[in-house]
Amino acid sequence: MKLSFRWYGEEDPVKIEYIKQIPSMDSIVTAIYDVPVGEVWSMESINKVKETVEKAGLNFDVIESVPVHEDIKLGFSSRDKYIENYKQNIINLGKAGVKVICYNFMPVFDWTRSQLDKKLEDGSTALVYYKDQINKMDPLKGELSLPGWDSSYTKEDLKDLFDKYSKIDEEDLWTNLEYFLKEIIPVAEASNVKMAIHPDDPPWSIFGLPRIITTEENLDRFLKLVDSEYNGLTLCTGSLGSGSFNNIVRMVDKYSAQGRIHFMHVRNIKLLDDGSFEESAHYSSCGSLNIVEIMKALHKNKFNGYLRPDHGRMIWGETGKPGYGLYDRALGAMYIAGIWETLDNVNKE
Ligand code: DNO
Repeated sequence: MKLSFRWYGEEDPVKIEYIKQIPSMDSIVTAIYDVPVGEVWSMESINKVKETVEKAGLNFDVIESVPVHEDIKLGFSSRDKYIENYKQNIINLGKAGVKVICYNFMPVFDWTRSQLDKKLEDGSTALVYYKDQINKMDPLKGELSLPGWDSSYTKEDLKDLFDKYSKIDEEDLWTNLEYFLKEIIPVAEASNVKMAIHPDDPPWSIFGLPRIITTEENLDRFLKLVDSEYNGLTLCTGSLGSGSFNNIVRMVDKYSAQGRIHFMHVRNIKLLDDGSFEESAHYSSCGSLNIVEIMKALHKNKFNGYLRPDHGRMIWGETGKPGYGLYDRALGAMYIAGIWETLDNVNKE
């Protein structure tokens, strides 16, 4: 297991030197943030980030994310041009030594929460998804202020996108995903870059938009679309785990045994009775997921991919990007590394 940490580049309030100070930290997970979705990342900009990461003593092995243009998800004829650009990005990143690319296939919105600063009992704040809050939201009325919801969308753009998606259903989305994978996976194989799709967060349809990377059954289907090791998963425990229908330990065990998990996002959530959830500290008893069992499954299968502590709460007065502060993610990293070290030692005895 290679421990990694997401870093948003020079603009990130979390300094890269601080990340290096976390014991056993191996890699930075980052992206090129100033190129519009669908365009090619230049070798120059890739190499610049690589240099910064390596200068800090960390590896530049994982990209999160190379975003997929909506025309590809919608299956428009313009997709071919964007797919060619996507392939070029895989080639360029492969040249720079990148080993894993994380991406997602969620229409319009990436991860979605109803509130970013919910005060928990201990005074920390966390990201939450309360169904009653979501039900009151109407993205077409312009109530968009959550991260992951591209703030560059105007109300008109959104209306237009919603109109386009109203004409396609889940099966169409599967067809468009398959088309995309059949094009890009051979390039990933040739470039020795493993593709790792991120599950939909939360794993159900929101605002009437189709979502398909949601359940074990669908992940099985996804992996069969192109049966190559290079067509793999980012297994995000918190995303899949927010559906009580998903058995995360079983999924981690199954897909790591198959060698199809290239990147793990580990975080915990507290499931509430009505299907809502709150993000919690990584520590197992703070949430509904058993992180020790998850790590045991990975360890048993000799997981050799990348793992990052996912969202943390905001603690100790830290401010900054919700979910992506230094302190709670660093606590999460050490908790995870501690479990791993223990498993290594116990297995030696
Ligand atoms: C949220 C992240 C996601 C993830 C993308 C991958 O914090 O896990 O935004 O980066 O879905 O494409």
